[in-house]
Amino acid sequence: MAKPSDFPDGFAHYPLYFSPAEQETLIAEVRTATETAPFFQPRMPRTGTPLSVVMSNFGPLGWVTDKEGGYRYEAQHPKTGAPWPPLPDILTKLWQDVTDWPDLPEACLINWYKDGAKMGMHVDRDELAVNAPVVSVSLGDPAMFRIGGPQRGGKTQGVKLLSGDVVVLAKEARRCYHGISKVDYGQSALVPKGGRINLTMRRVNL
Ligand code: MD6
Ligand code: FE
Repeated sequence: MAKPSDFPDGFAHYPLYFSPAEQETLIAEVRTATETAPFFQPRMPRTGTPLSVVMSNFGPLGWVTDKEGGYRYEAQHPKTGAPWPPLPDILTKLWQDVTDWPDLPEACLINWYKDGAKMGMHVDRDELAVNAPVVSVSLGDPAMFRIGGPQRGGKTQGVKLLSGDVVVLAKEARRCYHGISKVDYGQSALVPKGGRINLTMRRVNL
């Protein structure tokens, strides 16, 4: 059994940070946003292999990836060309509550995990603000979040994330490999079409 102290410095988990009513508010915000900024299929740089999640964004910048352009931030939706919907107040308040970063996040990635989707081990490193914390919210089905060290392939630890949970990666944890190894699909009725939604807020520019 891993002790919390075994997690990298700067890792924080806030179980059930959001109440069921707040989770409904967040899902309604996602539904409204994705009416104008529909989920798109992200693809790996160079190979064009699809990721298993679909994505959208809130905020002045959105994280996108495709075969030709690779991982990057863009101010417009890749399909509609329209600006991303604004970051909801409830997420700005979360950022201000769990970080002491002086600037607000510019990007909030919306990841939708349908049946069988997962996320490979990665480090969030497409931001100029490499030292700003990253804050994420889990909604819907439970998932196993794994976090290791700064080198790919090292020992990892798992934390089960439930709907309403918040995770912060700051300091050393900001540079550690992490991913979603499994989603327990069909356990929650929160997401109307099923699955898990993860919202990840990031500061991009210094
Ligand atoms: C997910 N989360 O929970 C994937 N990244 O679906 C992440 O990749 C993540 O939860 C940076 C900080 C917190 C995270
Ligand atoms: Fe990440």
